Amino acid sequence: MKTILDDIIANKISELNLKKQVVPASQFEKMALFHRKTVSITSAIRNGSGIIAEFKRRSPSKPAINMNARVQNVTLGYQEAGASAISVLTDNKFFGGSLDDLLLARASVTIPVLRKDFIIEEYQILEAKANGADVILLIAAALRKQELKNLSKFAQSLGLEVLLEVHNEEELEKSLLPSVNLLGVNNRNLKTFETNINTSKELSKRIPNDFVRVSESGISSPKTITELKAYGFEGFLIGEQLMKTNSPYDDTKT
Ligand code: IGP
Repeated sequence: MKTILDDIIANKISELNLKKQVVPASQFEKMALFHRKTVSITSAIRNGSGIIAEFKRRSPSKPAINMNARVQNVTLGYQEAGASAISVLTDNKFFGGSLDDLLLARASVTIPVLRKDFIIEEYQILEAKANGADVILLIAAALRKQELKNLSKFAQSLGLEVLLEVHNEEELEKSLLPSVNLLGVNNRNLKTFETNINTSKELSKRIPNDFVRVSESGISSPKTITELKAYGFEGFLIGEQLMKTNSPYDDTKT
């Protein structure tokens, strides 16, 4: 059966083919941010709240989470409220994000910024670096082991850290690579869009200690974070719960 991920990847391939004709990969190293020294998300998580606060206007499971939020205000608010890092969706068609959002987030905060997209080629990793990212996301469900290896090594060679996302044991098995820094367990089932925190709890036993464990999606209360900490999770990726308020970085103002 075709999943939403298949549709997203098919769209990404055609987008990239067009884009590469307009902006050749050789342009990226001419951009000032390409030479910026990246900030480690591993250290930021370990020395702080562990919260990776996401800027997300909409998603395939939620057509309008917050269409009016401004990326500069929200990301600065996240930093001031104590987030360890920022995640910015840059996919446009399915999430309403853009590279401009990444650039604006970079300009607003000093904490590490994760480029959240569907990365399938080195081109996108160069682009991430040139637009201010410190970390990239790779998705095990979308890539073969050899691709995971090559792309994560490439990111590492540029000084970027890699968050590799898995949803089940089979994906986890091909993801235990030395060039990966953080292992993210996505609690969302991409076929049904349902989230279940038990996914993180169950997979945690199989994640070796040399990876930073990150739990992603469906986290909506401090209690869940406390529970996940008992399973060795250090990072908590939160989007919707924060974005759905009028002031995503401060629930008390809504
Ligand atoms: C955030 P939530 O349920 O807090 O909004 O989830 C994040 O985990 C989710 O946006 C996400 C995602 C992804 C988005 C996890 N993996 C891959 C795009 C691509």
